[in-house]
This record gives sequence, C-alpha cells and structure tokens, in this order.
Amino acid sequence: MNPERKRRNRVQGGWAAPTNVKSDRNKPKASVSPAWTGKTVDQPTERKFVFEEPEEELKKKPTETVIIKPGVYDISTEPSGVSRLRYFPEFIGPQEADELYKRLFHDLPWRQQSDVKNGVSYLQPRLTTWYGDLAYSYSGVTHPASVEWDPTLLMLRGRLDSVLGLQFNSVLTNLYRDGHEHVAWHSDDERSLGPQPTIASLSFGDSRNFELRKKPESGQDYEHSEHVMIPLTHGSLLIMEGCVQEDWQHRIPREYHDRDPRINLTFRVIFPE
Ligand SMILES: O=C(O)CCC(=O)C(=O)O
Repeated sequence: MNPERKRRNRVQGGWAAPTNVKSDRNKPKASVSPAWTGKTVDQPTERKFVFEEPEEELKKKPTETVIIKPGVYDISTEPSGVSRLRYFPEFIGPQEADELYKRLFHDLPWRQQSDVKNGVSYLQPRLTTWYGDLAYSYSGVTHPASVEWDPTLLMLRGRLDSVLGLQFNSVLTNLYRDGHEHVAWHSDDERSLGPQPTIASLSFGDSRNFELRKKPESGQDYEHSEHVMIPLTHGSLLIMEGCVQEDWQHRIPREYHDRDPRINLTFRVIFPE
C-alpha cells in the first residue's frame, strides 16, 4: 500500500489532509476592520443569555450495545417473541481455525454474484458460494441446489448439528476480500427459511464488525432504534434465533481501515416452498 494512503488511513473517523497541503495556521491573520462589524472595538455590546425550554423534546440516539464476551443475549422481547443471540468467540481454537480458513479459501468455488434491485443488477461487494439440497433465492439472486458438499463444510455442519441438536441442510458462504467488501442491511427472512429460523454463523480470518439494528416502530426511524455490535473474531460462532430476523436487520459494514480477508459461513435449515 502506498505510504501516503497508509498514513491517511490511520487517522480515525475520517480522511487526513494530504501531506502536501500547507496549513495556514501560522500565517498572520488579516485584521478585521471594526467598521466591518458596524461596532467599535472598545464598546462591546452587552449580551444576555436566557435559557428557554426547547419546544420539542430532543430525540436521544440510543447507545450501541457491544458484545465481546461469550454468552446468551436476549436483545429484545416483543409480543412476537424473544430475539436471542448466542456468542462463542472461541468455538474453534486458533490453530484449527487457521487450517480451516486456508482450506475454505482455496477449495470453495468462490464467485461474485449480482443482486437485482428495481430491475437493475449490481455486482455483490463480496464473493459467495451455496451448498444445499434446495435452491436458495434472495435479493433477486438464485443459488441453485448443490448437493455435493465440500468436505470441510460437511465436517463443520456435523459439528454444529451435534452441538445445537439441529439438522442444517444448507450453508451460504461469504468471502470479504478486504475491508471495502461488505453486506448491506438485511434480514434473513425468506419464506424458505420458515418462521423464526435458527442461523449459525462461523467466522474465519480477519475480524469484522457485525451490526444489528432493531426494526423501528411505526413513526420512528432506524437512526433512533437500538443497535448491537459484535466484532466477529477468527473461529467464533454466533447463533441468531427466535425473532432476530423478524425484528432486527443485520450487516457487515464497509471499513475505512485495511482488513485482511474474512470468510463467513451461515448454516441454515431450508424448507421446500
Ligand atoms: O458475514 C457475516 O457475518 C454476515 C453474513 C450475512 O449477513 C448473511 O449471509 O446473510
């Protein structure tokens, strides 16, 4: 990476000024004529500050909950039910996770698919593969059934089935090649996943922030809805269950810092429609 871009990337929260732009901080200031303000310098106007109640109560932005530790987190309880996350940051130890990452990176037939929105096709900002007994469609993309499972995915599916007591029959895999690759806000709420699906998400490679935002009540907006953030680490397992897909959206945002590649596997149970 070019050293100038690297220096600018280090600056948090925005882009630094390029080094060749000269600061005018030390330049002598042009004096402002008192005539310009219409007031004389030695006759300051008397100013009074009076506190007035704001007419509308200011809307407070709810704080973001950050999940780092292993545990079970009920992130909301609505009449529809509980939205539950279960997080196991060290589900797979680092050495085995390194080995699995290499195998998945080299062995899966990664390809860049296109989403279709309002009849316009956009290349997805990541690579994917799909394994499942049935085809899977979302955002205008259809992954055809692919029953010949990759052996590494088959082994991981068996491990999750026995830990969770489920029988996953499909997996969507994502490869984010750098920090710019991402997935936009969405819910995994396709009819083929049934109501209140349990989705098991395994991560390998560089860690990326997984964000959730609560779907707003009518009359509210997403900016003021609750947010949860989990930095998904190498070898971690996140389970989304209950009403997470019904009541929340999730995404992996684009990053403005360099990131190494990351692989994510989301195991699902898919039903014929
Ligand atoms: O990469 C991730 O952790 C999330 C992937 C995701 O949202 C999805 O596959 O639906």
